[in-house]
Amino acid sequence: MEAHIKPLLLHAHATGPNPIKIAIALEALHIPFNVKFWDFSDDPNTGVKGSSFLSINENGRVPALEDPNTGVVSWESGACMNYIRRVYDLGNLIGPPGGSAQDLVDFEKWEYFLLSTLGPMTGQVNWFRHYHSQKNDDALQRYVAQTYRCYDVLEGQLKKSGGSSILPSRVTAVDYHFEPWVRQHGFAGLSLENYPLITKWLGLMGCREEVREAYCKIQKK
Ligand SMILES: N[C@@H](CCC(=O)N[C@@H](CS)C(=O)NCC(=O)O)C(=O)O
Repeated sequence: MEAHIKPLLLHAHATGPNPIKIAIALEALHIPFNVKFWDFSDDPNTGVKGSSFLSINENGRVPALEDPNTGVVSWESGACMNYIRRVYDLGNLIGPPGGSAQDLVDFEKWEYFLLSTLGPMTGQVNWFRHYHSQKNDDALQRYVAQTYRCYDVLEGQLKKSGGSSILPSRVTAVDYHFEPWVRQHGFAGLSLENYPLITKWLGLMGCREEVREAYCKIQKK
């Protein structure tokens, strides 16, 4: 199928976790894509807050995804992921494993939990640990506690598969959403010591071909 598909263009940053999810999904579906790297500045040509990038995503954040096959431009990793699934995952390799109303909700609730909670809480830990101009230990501890609370929830869910996948029956795009955020726990100064199933799941994810290929592409600046 990929022979007929023109490469998509994934707008990314060398270390930010959100674009990697999309690269993993594209690799899983064997969709050809190129990567354009941006920095976090407001430089008009190179930065996500500069005029070139803002004409693609007015929110000034990566990922954004351009598809020359359809002319569709998407941004927000959830929207990019679901666009890819609707257009390119016709065999349902990475979507909800079952078709019941409960199956669809189960997929979406874990996807939204990452997008609205685990990802942003970890992002705030990173902010207050590494980037905020003043030390603010209250804020840091609040976001650390919230991220560990998310880890508790995830650890509980992983019991259903023995640590193989977040939805019990197989790896899906939900795992792709979580993988880069959990992988960066060390940068956030968080430990997986109390989370044996998250540790196991992360190890298994790291061995998957689509994950390895995605990291090669995103880190190959
Ligand atoms: N909710 C967005 C978040 C995107 C996001 O925060 N991306 C980061 C990189 S992982 C970014 O572009 N940061 C630039 C900035 O904070 O200025 C999504 O899921 O795509």
